Amino acid sequence: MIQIHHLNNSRSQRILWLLEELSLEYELVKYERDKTTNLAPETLRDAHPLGKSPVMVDGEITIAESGAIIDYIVATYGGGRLAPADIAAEQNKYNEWLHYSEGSAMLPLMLHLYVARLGDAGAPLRDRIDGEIANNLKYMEDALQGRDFFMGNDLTGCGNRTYKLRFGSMSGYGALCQVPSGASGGAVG
Ligand SMILES: N[C@@H](CCC(=O)N[C@@H](CS)C(=O)NCC(=O)O)C(=O)O
Repeated sequence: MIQIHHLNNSRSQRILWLLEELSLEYELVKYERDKTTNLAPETLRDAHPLGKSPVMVDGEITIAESGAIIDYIVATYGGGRLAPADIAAEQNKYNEWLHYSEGSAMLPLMLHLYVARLGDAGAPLRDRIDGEIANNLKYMEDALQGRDFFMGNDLTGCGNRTYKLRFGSMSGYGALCQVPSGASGGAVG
């Protein structure tokens, strides 16, 4: 059975959503962030040397990158669900969105979180970081014009409008990303 090494309040949530969307059984191994440092416990390094979550173990296979885990689960257990409807035509776009969440989108968000801890010393960087967050929110909003999903007309492994909402709210930009009425709830982004 798939085993997920899950840290509270982390990207691991994406994998749980995915597994729930696919109605797959899985075993949850829970870890709690340190109350002071917010870091993962050292025991998470037993699952993977980086000591980060999520880590997925499926028999002999261990994967520790949320995008790669999503790819593996959709390809191995999805039976066509949550994959692009027309793989030949849409694979590149699908890959682009899947990698985007941990690539271009994540960098300004992480900078925002870390630089906020510098207080006034971080002031020279704030305009640049805010500009990049706004840039990414606009990119996602434009891509979602007239649709609720980044790919096709249904949920796929690369997510939907909720990813943008989470991105915005985590970075303190919740007001910029209203979910329109009727927008779908679940997401794997
Ligand atoms: N790029 C990795 C990032 C993994 C990662 O940084 N996870 C964070 C939680 S969101 C973590 O484990 N942080 C705990 C720590 O650094 O101690 C992925 O997408 O899985």
